[in-house]
Amino acid sequence: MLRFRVEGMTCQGCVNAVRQAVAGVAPGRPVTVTLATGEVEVAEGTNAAAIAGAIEQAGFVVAEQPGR
Ligand SMILES: [Cu+2]
Repeated sequence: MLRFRVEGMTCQGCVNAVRQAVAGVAPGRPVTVTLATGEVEVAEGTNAAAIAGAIEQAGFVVAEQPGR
């Protein structure tokens, strides 16, 4: 799994927004978003930089991401 830590998610609407952002750059890949911890997990084989960019584009802060 690729693990990201995302800041700024406060409700289920934010979780859905992050899920949609990830789906936009990793269509059909399993995504797990944990609101309490800000943890976002995406299947291996996806582009971590593109995912982080999409999440930030959606208005959140990626505090930790793979390869950085
Ligand atoms: Cu929200």
